[in-house]
Amino acid sequence: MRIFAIALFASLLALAQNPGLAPVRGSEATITISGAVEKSVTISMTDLSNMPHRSVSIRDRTGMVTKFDGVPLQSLLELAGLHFGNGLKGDRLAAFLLVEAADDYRVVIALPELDSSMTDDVVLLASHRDGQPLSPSEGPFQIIVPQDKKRSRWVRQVKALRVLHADFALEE
Ligand SMILES: Nc1nc2c(c(=O)[nH]1)N[C@H]1C(S)=C(S)[C@@H](COP(=O)(O)O)O[C@H]1N2
Ligand SMILES: [Mo]
Repeated sequence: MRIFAIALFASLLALAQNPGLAPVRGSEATITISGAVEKSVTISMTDLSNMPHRSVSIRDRTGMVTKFDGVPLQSLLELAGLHFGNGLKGDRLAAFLLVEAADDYRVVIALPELDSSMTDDVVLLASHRDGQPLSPSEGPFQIIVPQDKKRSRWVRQVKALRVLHADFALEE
């Protein structure tokens, strides 16, 4: 019984490779990655769909399970030349990610929170919910932070990811 419960819990939280997803209409949607990166990049929905996907199943307070599919933020930032793993050290640890939404909502995520060599938690840029494209009010892209107990960093309608360095923030 206990093992069953653990297995059920594990499967609910399982991060899995992703099967076929419904195509997203208006697939010209893009997000930009810029700031303290090697090269700024613009990622289209098509680019995103060609990257390795992960899925995460979230159970809400009522017991309802929702499955989000997307690409880990780590993979996206690596496209812009950001270093993780052994490369995330020294002065690079004073950099952070600012996520910006269409309604100007902004949140900060620290780079180690995204680093698979630091944590087994995965932060996703999701494009699909239960196999369907996100609704216009959520998407086309939404940040999913499964491990956060509150959803304040689940930024909807993400437009841009900006890497900033504390040195800029401290300048006056
Ligand atoms: N773009 C955007 N995303 C956002 C917010 C926002 O104001 N704008 N609010 C956040 C907060 S504070 C919460 S609690 C959740 C609420 O998500 P829900 O409306 O889907 O419950 O969205 C988060 N994502
Ligand atoms: Mo909130």
